[in-house]
Amino acid sequence: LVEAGALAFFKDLQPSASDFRADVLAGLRKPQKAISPKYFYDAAGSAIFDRITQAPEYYPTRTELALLERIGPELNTLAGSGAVVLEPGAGSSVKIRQLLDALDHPAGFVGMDISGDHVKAACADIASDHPDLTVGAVCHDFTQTLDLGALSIPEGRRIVFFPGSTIGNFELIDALQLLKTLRDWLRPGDALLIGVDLRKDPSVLEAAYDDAGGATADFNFNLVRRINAELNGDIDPSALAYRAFWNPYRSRVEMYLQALRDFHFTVAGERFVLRDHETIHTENSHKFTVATFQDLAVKAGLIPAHVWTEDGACAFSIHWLE
Ligand code: AVI
Repeated sequence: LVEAGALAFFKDLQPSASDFRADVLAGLRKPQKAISPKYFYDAAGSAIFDRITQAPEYYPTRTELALLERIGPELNTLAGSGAVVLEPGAGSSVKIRQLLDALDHPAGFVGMDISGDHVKAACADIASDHPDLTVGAVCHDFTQTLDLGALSIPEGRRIVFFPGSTIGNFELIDALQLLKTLRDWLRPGDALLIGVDLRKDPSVLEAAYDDAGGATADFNFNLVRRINAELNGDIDPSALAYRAFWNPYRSRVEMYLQALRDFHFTVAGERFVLRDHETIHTENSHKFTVATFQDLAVKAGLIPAHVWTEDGACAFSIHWLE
């Protein structure tokens, strides 16, 4: 007898820990200083991200949820009964719950995340709310390859669920590689269900990535706080301002911390200088059209079988790729 809330399995694939110190130093030595957005998500940063998703200007989360709700019956028809949902980077349990609720008799759910504790807790919650579902959790970095055969994945049609337009945070070449990695999880009849944010009026985009309440700015300043606390840094946050702008040539919102004056700082014993107006690039969020995303999917060896869109000012798309 399996107790309610118990996981059918937990597997720690021990993703190689990324090296915050080496990555930050290498990024600050570049002519265009840059820090990887993956370092946003410590405990404080993840809490700030939750605040971003509540900001009135940040439309993607609520638009995708409403779209998921609208298409639930169609997803149920496509998935059939007995589907097994796999979620790489299982973050927002709100979205996976919405999907599981839309499906008639899903057989299994496997959440995967780079944070083992986080994914274990999130999946155990889902298991207790869905006593008939076989739920597993895996500690894994979805940008690294994965041998699904090594996991006890229940039988059934697999649906790999990748919501949130997280694909947009990767350079296009890396997004293509990630789609190929996820494609390798699919067998004939399986599908990748992925949320992709769409191009829209630049004023809507720039407001979404620089909300008046300051959550997105705080998200960026959290990186400065992390560097100062964990890498013995002395970056003066009052010498920096947060900036977000739409780059039409690369179809993405680019995010930066910009110096308000010349200043020197030290990180892990190494000296750096930022000149007035010089920037540290922190993130990109690519925006697609249905066609540009489907082209990328096809290049990754996936077949665009269905797409649903929200077409208003807050345009967003969800794709079913086989
Ligand atoms: C996680 N990712 C999809 C968010 C986005 O919309 O690109 C990250 C984000 N950065 C600032 N606001 C939201």
